[in-house]
Amino acid sequence: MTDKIHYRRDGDIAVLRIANPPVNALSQEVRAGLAAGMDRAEADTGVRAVLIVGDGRAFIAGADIREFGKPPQEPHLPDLCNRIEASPLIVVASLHGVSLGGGLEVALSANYRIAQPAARVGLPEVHLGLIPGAGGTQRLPRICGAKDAIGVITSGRHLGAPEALALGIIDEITENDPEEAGLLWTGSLLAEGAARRPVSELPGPAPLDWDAVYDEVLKKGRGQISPAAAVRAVQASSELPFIEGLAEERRIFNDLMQTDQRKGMIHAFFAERQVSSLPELKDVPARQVEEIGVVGGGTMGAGIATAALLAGLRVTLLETTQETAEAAGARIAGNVAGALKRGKITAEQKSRMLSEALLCDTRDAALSDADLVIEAVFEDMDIKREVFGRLDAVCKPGAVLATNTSYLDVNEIAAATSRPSDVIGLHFFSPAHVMKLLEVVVADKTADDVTATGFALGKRLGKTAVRSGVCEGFIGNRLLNTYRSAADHMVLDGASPFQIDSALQDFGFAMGPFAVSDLAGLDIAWAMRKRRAASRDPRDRVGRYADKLCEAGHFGQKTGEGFYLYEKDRRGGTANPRVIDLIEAERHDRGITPRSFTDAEIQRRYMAAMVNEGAKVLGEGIAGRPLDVDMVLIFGYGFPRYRGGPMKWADMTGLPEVLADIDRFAAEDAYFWSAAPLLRELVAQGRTFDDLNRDA
Ligand code: 3H9
Repeated sequence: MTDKIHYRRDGDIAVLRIANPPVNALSQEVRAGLAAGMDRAEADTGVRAVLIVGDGRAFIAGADIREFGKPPQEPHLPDLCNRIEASPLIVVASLHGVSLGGGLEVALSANYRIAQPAARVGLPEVHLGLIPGAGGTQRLPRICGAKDAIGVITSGRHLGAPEALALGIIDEITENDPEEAGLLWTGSLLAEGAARRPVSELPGPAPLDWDAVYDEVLKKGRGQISPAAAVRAVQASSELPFIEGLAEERRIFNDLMQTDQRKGMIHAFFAERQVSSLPELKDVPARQVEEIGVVGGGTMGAGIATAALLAGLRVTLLETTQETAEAAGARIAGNVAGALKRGKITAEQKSRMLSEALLCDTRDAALSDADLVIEAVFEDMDIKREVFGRLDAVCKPGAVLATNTSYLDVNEIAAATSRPSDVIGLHFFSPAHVMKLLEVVVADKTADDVTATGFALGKRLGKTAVRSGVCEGFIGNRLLNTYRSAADHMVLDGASPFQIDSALQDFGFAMGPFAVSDLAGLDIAWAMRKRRAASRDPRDRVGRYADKLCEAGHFGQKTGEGFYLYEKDRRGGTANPRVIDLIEAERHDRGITPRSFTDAEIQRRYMAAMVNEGAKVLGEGIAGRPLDVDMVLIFGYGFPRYRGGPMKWADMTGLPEVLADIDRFAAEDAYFWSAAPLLRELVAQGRTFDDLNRDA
């Protein structure tokens, strides 16, 4: 026994209580303790049943992810599960909180399972680039059939107790303390003379059209392999005896354990939890925030107001006229109605939010009680400075004044007030009530407790908040500008936007950059290109073909034409032939002889540009840690999570290889492809971005 497992007798029932905070992960000590607990119960005269319960907030959250990648230590989890199942005693698991991955697999090795009403179960291993590896792919299909098991395993989703009951994963839902309820239930099983019921002895599930299911899951995974691999493991449960199926599951699990996808996803798992905890803010209390002001009720302002309402905050939205205030109110009401439709809130919550928690007003004085105000007006420095001057005049002392600018200098905005230490950037992504990323932009004079307030607000709104310093575009848009330019250069040199989009979707991006431009509206980047034209370095190559599209009134999806042609009520667009004509004309004017690009080269150049800019942002201290850059790209820019983020991708590709690519590209365009000093330094020292994460 270890001190992670507490053993006690209650009549003829032995209770094994797992105490491994915070979530009872199945570390070596826990596994050893459970095995020893089973031995002891079986040797304990008079014991007829074993009840397994978890201490604290969960039954078991799964294998201990921190042990992955290290040499495995006995007892291995699959052996422990088999050992539990093989016991001559009746084994019952009483579930509360979450029972995930190996946690559910332990429960499936018991003969009977009960759960509290709020308990959730799931096999989320695919989110770590793995499949269940302790019998989950063999036992679950024997309980609920192959189709439902594949649905549960390939989505990795959490199931509530009622759904788990309907699928036969649990036998009963009970209120009460898990141990008390478990003892009662186990006692009644013993009284009834209930038999042992090992899941492995149930027949395997009926077959499906395995290849068709495999192809469908593979396509849905956009390059992620573990969900499709899980289909093969479930197939084994149908075609092979249990023990052989288990061996097949083990083989697939071990293969996946070696992949970059597993490493990328586990990096993302821990980075997501680390990104918002900044050592320098550890002992800094956030300011109290209950009432939020939002200035500007366009798409962004209304989205921010919606996010705040959904998080239970009071919101005062400031607009310029009665008419625009009403339009903002209608936009917010539409967003909140969407949340109701998606089951995020109840009808009662919706009406309370709109009637009691929201005020749309036109008087600055309406913001005088706000604890934090977020400005979301037109992206223009003069207008922003004017708004901040007014906020300074009307907001109460101690109120946090935030700008949602996506490019402008937050120091300059702060200087429009008499309290720059209260000013911060809170950069939301559209639609702000849906997108998970929040860049917390810390200006030179921002007070620490204002930064802490930005992070606390992010947490309350359910966002992944990342710290950024001040520079044009902060972390995300600065990287975007660079890799978007790399795509533009490839178009000028011979690739088509459609090939680039398709190659990057194959890499795993949710959308290619040209389809993204169409979605965002081509007019935005056009306006920026015009603004920057006067100050642009003559060595900076910028295509003009997109300007030509805009000059003809084509702004992407909203006008039905951009890089793609869009039809009403049809998802996605078709390649626009006019674009090719414009590009060919421009190459001709510039005297460029087009060359062909392979998809692999497109991916390498795009990634090299992203990583290089990421390294510059890090070297300048705009981003504190490589994992901050990774989280910005994953949560705000559709970067495939299974690759861990661009900096993790670079580590796994090899920094010397990435630097060699950049130096090779620099022979064509030394201005654009100047290697980041930090990247050169790391290569010279034989270090990685992960080393920097560890140092931080
Ligand atoms: C598996 O089981 C494989 C098997 O099939 C086969 C094996 C052979 N291990 O998220 P939180 C830590 S794969 C280690 O902030 P929440 C987490 O890092 C596993 N640590 O809280 C954090 O630490 P810190 C399948 C873990 O309430 C703290 O616990 N299971 C693990 O928002 C609190 O976590 C999963 O994939 C773990 N398994 O959410 C479940 N889980 O305080 C992964 C958590 O130092 N976990 N920690 O930052 C989750 O989904 C969420 O953490 C959970 C709690 C829902 C449990």
